[in-house]
Amino acid sequence: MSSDAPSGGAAGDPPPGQYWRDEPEIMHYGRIPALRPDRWTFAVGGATADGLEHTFEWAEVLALPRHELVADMHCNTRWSVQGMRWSGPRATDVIAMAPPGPEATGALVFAEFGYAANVPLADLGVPTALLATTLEDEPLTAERGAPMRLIIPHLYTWKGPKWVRGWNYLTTEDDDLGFWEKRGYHRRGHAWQEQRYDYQGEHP
Ligand SMILES: Nc1nc2c(c(=O)[nH]1)N[C@H]1C(S)=C(S)[C@@H](COP(=O)(O)O)O[C@H]1N2
Ligand SMILES: [Mo]
Repeated sequence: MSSDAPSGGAAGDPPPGQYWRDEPEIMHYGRIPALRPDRWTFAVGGATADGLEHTFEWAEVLALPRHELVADMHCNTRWSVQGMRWSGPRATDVIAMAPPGPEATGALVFAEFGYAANVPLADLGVPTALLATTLEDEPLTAERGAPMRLIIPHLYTWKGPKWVRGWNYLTTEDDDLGFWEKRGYHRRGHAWQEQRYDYQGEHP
């Protein structure tokens, strides 16, 4: 269920209902936040194992092991782009420092200015879920999400907030929804299973 590998389709095809384009369009709602690393924190709260919120500074995030990821992007507006090269810490390394409690099943991943997305823990916990700080070996530009954005290659790109600032673990009791999920989009959003809208069901 939490597979990050493409499933179905001939090699080289984009996920169902998508087409390849050369460059990702810059897409987001609202303003681009100013970069202030001195005031930046990453906060993990909600249903944590110890019930506390854990806050990390930029230097702590930068000190985590870094990984490179070459991944395709799949925007729900139907364009996909191949072979983007990102680097940064893994979401699993942050999960290890601030683990969820046993009742947590998902996370509401949030960014500056109120953008957020629902991500099941099974998807946040794959090794390809990256907290990217670089794109093509350069620090992220402001419009691409500086200083950090979440990349989860098998999910639609709306599940990866640019300017990400943390997440809250959710239990099945919590029905906090992200920006697109409030507007009827899918809780999981697996691109290869074409989970675009909530009415398509099969979300955890
Ligand atoms: N903070 C924030 N992150 C966001 C969005 C947004 O509106 N706000 N849009 C998402 C969507 S729908 C897409 S397709 C990608 C676009 O990334 P790009 O601008 O690097 O192409 O960012 C995602 N992350
Ligand atoms: Mo998108």
